[in-house]
Amino acid sequence: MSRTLRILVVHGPNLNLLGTREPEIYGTTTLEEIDAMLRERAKASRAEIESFQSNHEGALIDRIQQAGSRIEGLLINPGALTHTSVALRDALAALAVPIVEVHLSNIHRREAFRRHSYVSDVALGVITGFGAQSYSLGLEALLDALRV
Ligand code: CA2
Repeated sequence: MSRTLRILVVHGPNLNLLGTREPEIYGTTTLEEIDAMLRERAKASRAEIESFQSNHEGALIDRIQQAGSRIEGLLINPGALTHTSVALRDALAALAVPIVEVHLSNIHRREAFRRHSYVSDVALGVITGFGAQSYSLGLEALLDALRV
């Protein structure tokens, strides 16, 4: 029997505000609803989701380092740190598991500064612009990469 796969879901700064402000950009689904939806989907593939959100770069890096070899895959929306953080990128690059980067909004349809991601080239792939569904699609891609 195959063992349970552990997937860490990381949400970056301000994503705790989801569903409360700027619905025209980020939609009306809350972070709790997204996490619940991911947990449900994971269950069907005998995978287990642990979610972590922080507004602090160092806390996100600490959580990723702690996960180390205890996870099989990582799904991350780095928020604005996508465009600024070499430190977050280095923490991700040090992980030996597949990473999928997701964004609610289409970062290529917005301000020019959002077009560059420090994370994309250490990720398996990127899903951007499908609202809360970006997370589901990202999890689907991650599970597929893990072949479950
Ligand atoms: O589209 C995405 O998922 C982003 O990662 C969201 C970041 C933004 O800086 C990236 O360029 C794209 C911002 C997250 C802010 O989330 C909020 C949610 C609700 C209300 C206010 C902010």
